[in-house]
Amino acid sequence: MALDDGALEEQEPNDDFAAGMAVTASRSVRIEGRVDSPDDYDVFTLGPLGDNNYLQAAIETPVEGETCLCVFDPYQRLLARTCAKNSHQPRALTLFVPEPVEHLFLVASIPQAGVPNAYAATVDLTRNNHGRTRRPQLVLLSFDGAESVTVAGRHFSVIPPFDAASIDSRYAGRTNVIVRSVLEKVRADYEGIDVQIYLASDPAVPPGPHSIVYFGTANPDLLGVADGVDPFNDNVSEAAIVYTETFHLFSAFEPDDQEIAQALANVTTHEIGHLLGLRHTHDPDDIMDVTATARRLMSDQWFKHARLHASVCPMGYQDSPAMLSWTVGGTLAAPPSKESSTHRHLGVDGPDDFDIPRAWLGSHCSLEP
Ligand SMILES: [Ca+2]
Ligand SMILES: [Ca+2]
Ligand SMILES: [Ca+2]
Ligand SMILES: [Zn+2]
Repeated sequence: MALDDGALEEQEPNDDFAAGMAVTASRSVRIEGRVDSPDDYDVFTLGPLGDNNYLQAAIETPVEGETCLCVFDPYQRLLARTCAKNSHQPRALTLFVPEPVEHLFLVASIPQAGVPNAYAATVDLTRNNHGRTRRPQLVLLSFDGAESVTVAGRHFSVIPPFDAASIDSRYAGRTNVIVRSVLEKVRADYEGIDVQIYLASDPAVPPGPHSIVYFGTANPDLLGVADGVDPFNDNVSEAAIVYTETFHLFSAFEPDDQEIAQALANVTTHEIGHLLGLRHTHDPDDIMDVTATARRLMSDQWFKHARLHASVCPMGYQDSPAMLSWTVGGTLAAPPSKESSTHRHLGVDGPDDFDIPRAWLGSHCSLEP
């Protein structure tokens, strides 16, 4: 029923992976459909695909509104995503298929608060003779202050040197201890893959391009923000900021040095995750989660196979360990056991616990390619 270089009309029901509508494309196919509500997902199964295929897909919306296109592997793991918003301009994604697959899933959906929307998606396949290369990453953690820097489109004339007492006076004199602890915890999160984490002040910082995470200032709406979601780490020179003073909100729990360092480290690793192409999930144990309560954020999180957050795609998973391996190279070390994590007296979900608004772990969706 698919026509190369022709248009294919979606047919309901096609609302889950098992009910995906079959699409075959030896080179190119155009799919037209409509998402009628946040509960209408349009699933297409595309394939088979050989190795060394480049898949390029694009989605466009003819009217006001937003439609997203997610590409999943046969195990329902997200490989790529793009969204078209308020525009006739198609938004594209590119995906290298490293090994032959029986099929891929394409899912068209609208974000949670979206409006019904028609869309057209095009898929192009091209053979490519050079494999995609891994993109290792050097990341510097800057606790030393900075002048005139731009992160995620926001300009900072001055970021003062980090002083832990700016979070809460209880940390006066504990700055170095907390900085060392953040460094160790972030390094542990990335252990085994080709992401090197250094303090910017470390004389042993290797030469070469790097991304940088600044620590300082406050933002009423954010714990941290990254330049954007950078699929497969296309850009190795980006920035993020952790708004350390916003962490005063944890003071209600009287966290000790290690607990506040853990919250800072979780957010740091999360923002670096965006710079390496990862998106939001719905699993409080996962670093890329955006549903953990404040208490949970003060104990260890790690990269894991996790359910996607509905704002990314209403179904499927993100396999962060696999995506990081494919992106930068190496194999992530085994996650910590629950017993060895830093849970102490805090517990989780106590009566005075509170939710961290999703936006507080923001990436700039509008900057996504
Ligand atoms: Ca539909
Ligand atoms: Ca549907
Ligand atoms: Ca990057
Ligand atoms: Zn985020």
